[in-house]
Amino acid sequence: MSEIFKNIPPIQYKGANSTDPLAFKYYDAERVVLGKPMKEHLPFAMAWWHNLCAAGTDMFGRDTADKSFGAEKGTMAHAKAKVDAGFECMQKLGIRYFCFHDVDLVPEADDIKETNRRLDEITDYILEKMQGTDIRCLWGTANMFSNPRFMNGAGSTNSADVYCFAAAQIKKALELTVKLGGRGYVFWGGREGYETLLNTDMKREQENIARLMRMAVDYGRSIGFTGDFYIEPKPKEPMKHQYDFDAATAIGFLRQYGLDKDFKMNIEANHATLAGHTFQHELRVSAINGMLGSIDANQGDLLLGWDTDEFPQNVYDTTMCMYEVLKAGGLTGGFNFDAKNRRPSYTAEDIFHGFILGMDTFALGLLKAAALIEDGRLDAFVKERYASFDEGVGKRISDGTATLEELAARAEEMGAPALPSSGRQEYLQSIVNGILFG
Ligand code: XLS
Ligand code: CA
Ligand code: CA
Repeated sequence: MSEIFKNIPPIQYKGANSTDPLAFKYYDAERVVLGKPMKEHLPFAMAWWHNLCAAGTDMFGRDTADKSFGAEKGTMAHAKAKVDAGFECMQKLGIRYFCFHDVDLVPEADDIKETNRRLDEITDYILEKMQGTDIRCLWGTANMFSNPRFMNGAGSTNSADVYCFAAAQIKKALELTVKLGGRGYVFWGGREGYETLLNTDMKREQENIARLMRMAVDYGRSIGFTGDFYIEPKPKEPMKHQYDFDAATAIGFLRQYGLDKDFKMNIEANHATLAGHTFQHELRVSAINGMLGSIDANQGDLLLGWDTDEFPQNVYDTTMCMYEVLKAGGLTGGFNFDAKNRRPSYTAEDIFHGFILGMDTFALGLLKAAALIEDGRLDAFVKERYASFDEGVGKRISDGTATLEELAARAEEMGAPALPSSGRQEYLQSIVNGILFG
C-alpha cells in the first residue's frame, strides 16, 4: 500500500513553544495526569464521514477538497482507499479509535443485500488493517436520514415498510459493530422528529422509536454486543423539532420505555449549544443520571443557528468538559471528532491541522481541569454553599425524614430567614482564569 499523505510526518509532541504546524503543543500521549496517561484519559476517535467522505459540498457549492484518495469515487476501490487513508491518518496522529455509519464505508446499492455484501467485504479489509495496530472501533451506527426514503424519519416514519428497512440497517450495523469490536452503538435521531404537528401522531412515533430501540437491544445482546447503546441528543436540524432534544429529554424517554439500563448519552458539544445549553450542562445532566457514555468532540458557532461541526478550539469549554468527565470517573466511550475542516481549508495539511487543534485543545482542557480539581477551591466553595443541608433541619430534609408540618413550624418560629449566602460567581470565574492563564 502506498503512502497517501506523503508530506505529513507522524505527528509528535514538541511542547507549547514549538512553532511546528505539524506537531502537538499540549497532547503528550504518555504524560501522566491524575495517575493516568493522557491517551487513556482521551480515547480520541476519527469520524469516517467527516474525515474520509465530506469534501466541502454545502447548500451553495460543490466539493473543494479532493477525497478520492487516488481512486474513482463510488467504487469499492474508493471504499478501500478511504480505509487506507483513514488508517494512515489515525496512525500518523496517534488516534486509536474510529466511528462510522454503514454508508460511510461503502457506496449504497439499490438492493440492501448487495450493500450488505459490500459491507462484509470492506469490514474484512478493515479488520485486516486493524491487525498489528492498536486501532479499534469506538462506535458504529446506521445512516437513517440521508436516503429520501427516510424523509419522515426511521423509527418515527409513517411507513411500516420504511420502518422495516431501518430495522434491516440497524441489524447489519450492529453486526458490523460487533465484528469490529466496537465499544458502543449510536442512535442519533437524524430525522426522528417532525416538521408540523398538523400531520403528526407524536405518541405513536415515539412509541415506535422506543420499540425499534428495544428490538435493537435484544438483537445486539443476542449476538454478543456487550457495549453501551447511546442516544445522541440534538434539538433540531434536519427536522424542525427532534424528539431527542437534549439530554434531559432523552433520559426521560429512555426511562419511560425501560431502555435506561442499556443506553447512555453520546453528548455532542455543537448539539448542546443548539439546544440552548452549554456543553458542560449536557455533560452534567448525563453524569448525575449515571448516563455519561461518550462525547462527540466538536464545537459550534454561537452566532449561527445550525450545526457547524468545527474542530474544538475553545479551551474554556474543553476545560469544563474535562472537569465533568474527570469527576464522573471517565467515559466508557471516547472523544469522537465529529468535526470537519472549514470549506476553504481543503488540503491534506488542513486535515491534520484540524486534528492537532482538537487534540491539543482537549489535552489543555484535561490539564486545566485536573489543576482545578487539585486546587480544590471550586469544590470547597460548592460544598460550603450547601452546608445548611448537612446538619439540623437541613440534614433531615436531605435524609428524607422531615415533614412539611415540621418545616412550616420552624419557618413560623424564625420569622424571616436570612438571605442565602452569596453565589460569588465573579470570584469563581477569576479562579478559573487564574488556573487557565496563571
Ligand atoms: C449529526 C450528528 C451525526 C451523528 C451520527 O448532526 O452529529 O453525525 O453523530 O449519526
Ligand atoms: Ca455527532
Ligand atoms: Ca453535529
